[in-house]
Amino acid sequence: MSPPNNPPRTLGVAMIGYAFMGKAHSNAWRNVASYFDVPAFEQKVLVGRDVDAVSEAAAKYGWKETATDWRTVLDRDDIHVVDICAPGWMHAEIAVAALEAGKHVLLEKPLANTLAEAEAMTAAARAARAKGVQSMVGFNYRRVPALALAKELISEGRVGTVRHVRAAYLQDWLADESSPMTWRLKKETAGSGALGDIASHAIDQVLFLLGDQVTEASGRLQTFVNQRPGANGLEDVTVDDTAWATLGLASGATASVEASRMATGQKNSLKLEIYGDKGAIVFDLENLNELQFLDATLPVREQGFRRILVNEPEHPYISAWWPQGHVLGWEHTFTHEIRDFLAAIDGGTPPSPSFEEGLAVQGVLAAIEESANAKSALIQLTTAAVPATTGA
Ligand code: SOE
Repeated sequence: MSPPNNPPRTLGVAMIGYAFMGKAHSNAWRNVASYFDVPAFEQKVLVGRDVDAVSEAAAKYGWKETATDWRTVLDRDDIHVVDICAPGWMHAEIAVAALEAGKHVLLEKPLANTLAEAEAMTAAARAARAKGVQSMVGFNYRRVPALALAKELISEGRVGTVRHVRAAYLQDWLADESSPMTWRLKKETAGSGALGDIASHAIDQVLFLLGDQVTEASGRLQTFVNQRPGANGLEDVTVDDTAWATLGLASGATASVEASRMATGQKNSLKLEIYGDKGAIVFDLENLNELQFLDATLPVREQGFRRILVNEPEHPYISAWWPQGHVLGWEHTFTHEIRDFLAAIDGGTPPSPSFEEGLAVQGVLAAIEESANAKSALIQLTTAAVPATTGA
């Protein structure tokens, strides 16, 4: 590994995993240099356990070599960056080993499957950072231009003091109870269900947009389908299908968070609503080029949510792409994420979200799960609240 004060001429990149996130990240690695000024890099090695499948993926996604053991890439001096797109249960071991080997690490969200893992990973990231090795968590929705603009507007005080936030991330790919078992449905491989998979995005957005901290949480977790067809018959689902939480924030604001992968008809809808004393912002990922903004300082007769099409050169990231009005897609967020990660490496500046920010999200996930398991605030309604006599 070249010492940080003598960076390599070309960054060698290895990616671990080639499923959905591996495909999305590969697309970003392949096109980032065509649209942004980034340090020279090479897509060197794609790592996966199935030699035939990883070879096919490498050819499709533009990786020069393949490996079936992630440890082999950590020993190579021509590998400087490791992009971890492996399932959650592999995050901690690979990230800590890569950081200790002096590799810059980009890691898919959430940081870890448990709080203990997240704490160990953050300690490793802190130690590596002291040697000029950078690390970043892939909460890619921070790189949606409309949400980057929302953060700018909130930071400028355009909605005033934020009082409450509503965040709901709704999908329906598990609504059909015959949908097969996957690693995402087992606690030992995923850590949690909708909570860690998609509520983590919503929680990260609350923290990112408000620049705030969560001080308290209450939660409810629910599993609707307890068994799903696996390789050897029905297998137990051991994580949540849906998660609800209310969060108290250090600023005094509150947030409600909802996540479901069984919200029939909702495909990939991360809805965010931010309500302040001077205005409000509403966003829906299924309409990611638009921001609804209300300026409550205008005369009431003129007030109303107005649509901002976030596609002008003045908007975050947009000047690198097309002329105004030529809208972007979900996949562009990964190109923006990798552009910012490479810029951080090149500049020797820690990128965001850091592992510390990932740990903050993990702490909220753990608090929600603890609250849900304790059921301490759950009040059983013993009598149905209906009148004693309904009368004919
Ligand atoms: C869940 O299906 C998922 O793939 C998440 O894991 C991703 O983080 C999200 O961006 C899309 O949905």
